[in-house]
Parts: sequence; structure tokens; C-alpha cells
Amino acid sequence: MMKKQNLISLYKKLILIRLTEEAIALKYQEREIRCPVHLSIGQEAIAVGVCENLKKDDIVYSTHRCHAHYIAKGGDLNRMMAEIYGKVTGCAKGRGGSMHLVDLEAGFWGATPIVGNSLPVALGVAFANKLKGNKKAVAVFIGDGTAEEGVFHECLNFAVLHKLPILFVCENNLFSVYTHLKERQHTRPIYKIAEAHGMEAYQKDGNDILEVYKISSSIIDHIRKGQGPAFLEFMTYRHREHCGPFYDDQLGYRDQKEVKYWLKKDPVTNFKKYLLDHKVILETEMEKIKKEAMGKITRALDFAKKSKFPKQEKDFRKLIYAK
Ligand SMILES: Cc1ncc(C[n+]2csc(CCOP(=O)(O)OP(=O)(O)O)c2C)c(N)n1
Repeated sequence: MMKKQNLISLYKKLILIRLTEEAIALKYQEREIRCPVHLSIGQEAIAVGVCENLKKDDIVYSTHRCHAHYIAKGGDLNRMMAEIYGKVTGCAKGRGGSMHLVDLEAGFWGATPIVGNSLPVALGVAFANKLKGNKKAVAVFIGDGTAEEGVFHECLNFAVLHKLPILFVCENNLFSVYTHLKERQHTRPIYKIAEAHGMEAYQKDGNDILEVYKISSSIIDHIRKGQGPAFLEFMTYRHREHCGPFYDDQLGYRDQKEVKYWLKKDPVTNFKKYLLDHKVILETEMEKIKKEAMGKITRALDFAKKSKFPKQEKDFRKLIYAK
């Protein structure tokens, strides 16, 4: 069993991400947040289990569904909330919104919403790291839909060819917007594609944080030793709609049996139960952790609300090249 302090560290991050996104969902409904939000509620264990094995100067890239990755990598919560509110104090100066989070200091080098877009950028950084011999690992998070982009195959091939220190993390939540994987792909699993490209690849339960942590720990070690890239496919499920704060099961695109199955596998509820059953933590300590997380979220919301909107800039070159 992992040490108590490590288990608690996982739980703190997990609960912070869940509560942050629930707060975002509420504020969105109050029309305080106007940019599109893609919530990771239900998928958080992957972000936490992977990032817990990364060092501060390792680098993470992400997608449109990036809040969990940003927080798990140690991104500044105040600046994330301000960005989602479109404020000038935001991590992208209020010009990017929820899908363009970035925190260079924390090693979260960015998220972009063009599906597959982060892959070649992360690959280039991994290539540079290898040439510099700096032992930094790069982890790039993608969804299952990304495996359908041509650039996915180009990047996997290049990473193997040059034995790059990069971890591909596929969060397979079975859907690309409203279309189930089985309507989009042949029956072979996604990690088998990576394996066919010649890298170590595994498929694991993405809702079991300890399983995510364990496989990530050994595979990141493998990458650091210069043994080449690796691919982890984590099976998971998003609880809410593809984009936005609500539930959209009334649309009928998801089998209700499937939804029920995955709701029972909620990573937060199950990890909480594990910690209590194994007497790692008392209910009262858990409440304290929750309160601390709520405090951070309240302060971040306050910071976002009190911040100003960016000034209108007529010359966009000034914006792009501003120091
Ligand atoms: C190149 C490109 N094509 C289409 C879209 C529209 N789009 C946004 S998210 C998305 C689904 C992506 O699915 P997946 O990669 O599985 O991630 P998930 O949303 O499930 O986390 C699509 C098709 C896009 N943003 N970029």
C-alpha cells in the first residue's frame, strides 16, 4: 500500500479538481462565465494519477478538456479562474478562456482545442529535451477522438523513430461529442494502434486512481531512462454534457445502462470509500480537506470577479508580441 501522505495528496488534488469544476458549472449557470467549458467531472483520476508522478519542470500539454490537467500539474488556480472569466489577470491574459490554459512556471505549457493540435507541439518539445539531454519528460493528454486525426499517427511514428521522452495519455471516455467509439472505429483498442507503431502501450481503468498512479509511475520511469515513448489508454466516462455545465442524457445518445455503470465507478466516491475503509483518513479529516479546497476556490472566484477585463487592443500585433 502507498504511504498515507501520498494517498492523501492524491485525494486533495482529486477533490480540489472536482469541487472547482462543480463551482464552474454553477457560476456558468449564473451567467458569470461566458466562454465554453468542457468539464472533466468523472475523469479526474487520470489527471491526478499521471501528474503526481511528474516533476515541476516536466511538461504537460492538453486539450479543450484541460482544467483537471492544469490543476493536477500545479497551475495557479486564481489565474485559471480569471482566465475562464475572461479577465486580464488570467493565465492567458483573458484572451484565451477555458480551452487555452497555460502556466509556464508550473510546467503546463498549454492547452488548445483543435483536436490533435497539442500532439506535434508536445513532440517538438520532447525532441528538444532529448537533444539537450535535460531528462525532462513530456506528457500529452488527448481524447479518444484524437486517435482519428492523421497527425496522431505521424507523431507516434516520429516519437518511436527518435526514441523521444514523451508519454501519450489517452483519456478514452468512449465519445467524440455525441458519437460512440464503436460507430467510429474498428473493434481493436486504441492502445493497440500505439503498440503497432512500436511503443510500449497499455490500457487501464482510468477511474481507479491507484491503478493510474501505479502504471504512470513505472512508465514515466521508463521514459526518463531514455527507453523511448509510451502510450497509456485510460478507460473513463464524462458525467456531464460534452461542452457546458449540464447533463445531456435526455438527448438519448448514451445508453442509460452504460451511464449507470460508469456513475457507479465514480473515481472520487470510490477513492473516498477506499481511504475510509482502509482507515487512511477519518471522515472529519476529509471534511477539513474539503473545506480547505472550498476556501481556495472561493478565493479564486473572488480574484476572478474583482479583476478587470482586458483593454480593447486595436493593433493585434501588440497583443501577440507583448512582453
Ligand atoms: C480538428 C478538429 N476537428 C473537430 C473539432 C470539434 N471537436 C471539438 S471536441 C471534439 C471531440 C473530441 O473528442 P475526444 O478527443 O475524444 O475528446 P473529449 O471531448 O471526449 O474529451 C470535436 C470533434 C475540433 N475542435 N478540432
